[in-house]
Amino acid sequence: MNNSLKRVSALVMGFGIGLGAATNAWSQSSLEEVMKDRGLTQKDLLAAAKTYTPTGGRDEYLAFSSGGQSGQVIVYGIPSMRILKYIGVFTPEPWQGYGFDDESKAVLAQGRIHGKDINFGDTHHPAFSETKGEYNGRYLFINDKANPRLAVIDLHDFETKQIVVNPFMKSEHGGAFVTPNTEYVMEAAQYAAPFADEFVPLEEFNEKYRGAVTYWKFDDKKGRLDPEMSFTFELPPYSQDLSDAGKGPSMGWGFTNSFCSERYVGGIERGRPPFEAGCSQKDTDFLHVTNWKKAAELVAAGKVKKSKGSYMIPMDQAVKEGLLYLIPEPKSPHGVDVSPDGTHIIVSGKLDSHAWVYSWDKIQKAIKNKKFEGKDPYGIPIIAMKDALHTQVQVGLGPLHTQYDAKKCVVYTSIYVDSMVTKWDYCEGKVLDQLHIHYNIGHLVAMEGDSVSPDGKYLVSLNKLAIDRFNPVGPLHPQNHQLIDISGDKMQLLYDMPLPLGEPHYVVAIKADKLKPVVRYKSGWDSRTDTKSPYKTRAGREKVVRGEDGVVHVYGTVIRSHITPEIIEVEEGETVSIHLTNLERAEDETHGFALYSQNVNLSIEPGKTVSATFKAERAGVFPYYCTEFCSALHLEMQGYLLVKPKGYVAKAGKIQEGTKYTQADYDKQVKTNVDTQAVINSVVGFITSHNYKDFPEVVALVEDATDQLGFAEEAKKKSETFASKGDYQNATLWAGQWWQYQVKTADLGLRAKTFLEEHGAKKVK
Ligand code: CUK
Ligand code: CUA
Repeated sequence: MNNSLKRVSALVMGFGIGLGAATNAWSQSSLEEVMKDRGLTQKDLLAAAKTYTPTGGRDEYLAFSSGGQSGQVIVYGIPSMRILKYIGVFTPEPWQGYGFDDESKAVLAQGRIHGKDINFGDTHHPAFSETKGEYNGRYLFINDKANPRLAVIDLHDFETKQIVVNPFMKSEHGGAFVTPNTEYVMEAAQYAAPFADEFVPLEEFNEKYRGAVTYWKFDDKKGRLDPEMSFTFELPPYSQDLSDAGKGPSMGWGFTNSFCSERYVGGIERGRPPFEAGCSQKDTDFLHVTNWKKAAELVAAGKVKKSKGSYMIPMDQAVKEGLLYLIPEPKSPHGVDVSPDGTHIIVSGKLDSHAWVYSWDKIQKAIKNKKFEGKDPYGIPIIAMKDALHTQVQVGLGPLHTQYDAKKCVVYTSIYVDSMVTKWDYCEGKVLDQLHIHYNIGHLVAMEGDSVSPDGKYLVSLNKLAIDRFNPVGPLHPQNHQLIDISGDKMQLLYDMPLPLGEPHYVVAIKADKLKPVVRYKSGWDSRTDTKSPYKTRAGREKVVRGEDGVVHVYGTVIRSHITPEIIEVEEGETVSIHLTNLERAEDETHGFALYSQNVNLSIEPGKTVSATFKAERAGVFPYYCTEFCSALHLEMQGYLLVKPKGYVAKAGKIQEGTKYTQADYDKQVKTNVDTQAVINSVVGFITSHNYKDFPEVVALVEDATDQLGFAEEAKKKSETFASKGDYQNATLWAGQWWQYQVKTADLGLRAKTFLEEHGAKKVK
């Protein structure tokens, strides 16, 4: 029995409900005893107090983590580290029906490459949309390293809306990074490859293999990337890595680092040393500096040619127009991070123990004065290191990524080989604190760390190897996100969170109150295109239509606790398209729809319309049902798809009901209904005697309860009509339906009552 039924039956039986006092066992054990039993120290307790979130409590920040190989995004709260959602992005996700309904299949289909479905992604770097360099809470972007793609997630409903495929790259890593007003989303290539979709021998690597950085134009009004207006810089075949967009004084510029500028091509089987040896010979690689603002002006002036449906700026044009420069950077760098004020750029080399701080002021001067130390083999001007560097700081072995604190000049760098976080001052060039973490940290994230005004407070360290942190679960260990308190002078490790869903490369964290997600869609909404669905169906308008397209279209609805239609009849060989609209307005009243053996599985949130199209290849009986425990009579939320053999002729006869009802049954049901109505009246009395109108959540529940009560009234009339004709079979069944609607009304009413009690509603006269 689910909770709502328990509550209703408790009430109907006259027990009432209460929040109950704490149990005795709980109150008897003292804090000291618990500490002793569990071996906890004072420090543990302090850490617990900083993360523990009592029931009903909310988090101050929401973190959006890349789901690595899962191709998803994981949402969790900080400081509680409680996981709130997985968002299906590049990979089907059954709970959300993602990749199972026609609408979301169309989104995944945008990510096809050469017509092939790619149903996974290697997600690396999520990024929020920004306004004036501040996270605006509207969109999240994330990249797929394996198949150079970017996805757009709308944060008004936490759903993936768009996937774009890079027309030039065959591999990428440096995305997604947004410019300060989300003008563009940066995506940089990783492993160089020919832009053309054809075979090019490795012997022609230097001439025909290319790197790139794409600036995807974001159409803020539509909430979509616009491939038509996007442009790509052709770059040398150095393995470009991460990027970051300039801001403040460096606004209009982008920074992209690289490794393997040796342009080494491995080939162990040909007797050559492996990539790893050839790609780490030189002491420095190149930081690429690109001027996107000027590039956009050239595009607007019609001076850039299109290739593969998108603008492509060749290297010689970029050099001629002064859009592209190189600066030596530490060997095999990994991160490039622009300071919140846009004046400095920090790069760390995995094979160098220093973090290098570049000064934008110096870089700009060198560009202005055309002061270069030479050109690379592709003719790109190189700014001398000494003309760009502000300082170098020894931070530890294997520095990777840097995050900025709220305090000026203070940063945190992840140190991969030494497994620690180094806190240091990039203005003064000195180390402030170091904290060991477990183990081999990759990225790290500070609250609102990529914005122009980071909040500091917490840091999450995203660790590559968990080794001894958790109960063993086989050779594949969970990933480990460690929460660190950075509010004081000394960093303090607070909590370990295992994450069993792919390597989390990067996370971004936003103040929770910046997000304003909806609780329901406008009725009949296609959430993937954000338009009214052509298949939207209203209550009472459900129908089955054999369309001109030769498809059997089922226009159906779902509401507690029935699916309309409950019986669908088609003929073997027909294509069936089931469109379901959730009529609910109540918060969290999602219904599911699963159908035997057709790979059909839908999630229908309140207001949403989704479709499932499939071919009924074989004759047979196919039960379907709702997969969410949505109400007491959830198991009865069922139906049958009957696929009849070709030319089947129905035999005469009626459905034989298993049970016959008499007047006594009818009277008994009516008495139950009258009792239930009394309960409803008392709950309504409670609600209306309080200031419930001050609580929008309660107002929505009351509206929904009023709807349900309206349905109850209709069913009541039907039962009375049948009773007056002496048809107690139908009268009893309809009286039962009347009670079903009452139960739903009572359930909603009780939820509203509990909400009011828990939120300190006041009595009104
Ligand atoms: S990440 Cu992609 S390799 Cu350091 Cu940005 Cu893990
Ligand atoms: Cu709807 Cu279960």
